[in-house]
Amino acid sequence: MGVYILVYSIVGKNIRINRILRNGKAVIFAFDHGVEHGPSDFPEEHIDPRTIIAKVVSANVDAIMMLPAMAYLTHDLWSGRTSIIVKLTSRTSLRPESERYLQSIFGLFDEAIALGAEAVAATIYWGSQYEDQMLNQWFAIKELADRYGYPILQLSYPRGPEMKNIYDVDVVRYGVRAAVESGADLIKTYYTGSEESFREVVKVAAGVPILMSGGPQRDSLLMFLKDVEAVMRAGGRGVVVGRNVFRHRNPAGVVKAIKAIVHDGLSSEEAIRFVE
Ligand code: FBP
Repeated sequence: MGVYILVYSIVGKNIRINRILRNGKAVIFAFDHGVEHGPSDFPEEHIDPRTIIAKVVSANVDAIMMLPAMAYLTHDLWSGRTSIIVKLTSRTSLRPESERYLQSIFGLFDEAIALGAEAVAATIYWGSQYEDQMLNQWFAIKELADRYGYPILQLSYPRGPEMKNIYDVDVVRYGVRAAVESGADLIKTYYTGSEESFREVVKVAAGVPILMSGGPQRDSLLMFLKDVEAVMRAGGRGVVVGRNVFRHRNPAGVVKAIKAIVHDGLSSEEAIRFVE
């Protein structure tokens, strides 16, 4: 490889990161659940992926993370209006339980480029018995991402048969540190339940942007917005959220409310008026 391509790719990576993180922060819609959880995750009105993609795009979401074929099926809706992060690994929940600790290759780096992606993403279940396989996948994707100037987002999810509490701050910190040391440009991880504990998570990231993974739908939207607020106060750079958006009756309003907290520094109580 010529030395210039390596130098140029640093420029490309910076440009692309800045298109996703506006002023260093981002609200990203996660939309790979059709494979990870199956269609029963979606309420009836959002069973057609085009309906929900149109709604989040109308709310000016900063980016959408999805698998290659879904990016293709919805491209006319997002193209020119928001960025996409193409996720290149996945797994179904139909697998035998113990095999659910493995993500498999679900698309090629070339497909992400062909689709006009701004970044690529892959999951590592740190602590899984399949950690080694996922690391091989990660470094194969990362080699191409680094060469061609694409940021790589790691879904850093500590998870394995022997892990008792995946939300424990020490466990999440370990996963984040491993993500940093495996060269992630952006890290998405679990919320640890409080501003104080999440601050400890941010500390071990050595400046690599940390985004909160949305997680299961909270009992109320306000509870979710409070978590987003705490994450931002702790030094997080935003969220990658799926269920708390697409399971809500007003997904566009929820995206606007999250954006108001992440980008404009509103409190959760102030931001919820975008929905009510
Ligand atoms: P959510 O906001 O719905 O949690 O989406 C984030 C996400 O990581 C998705 O990208 C993925 O499909 C899902 O959560 C994984 O969920 P689980 O933790 O059940 O494996």
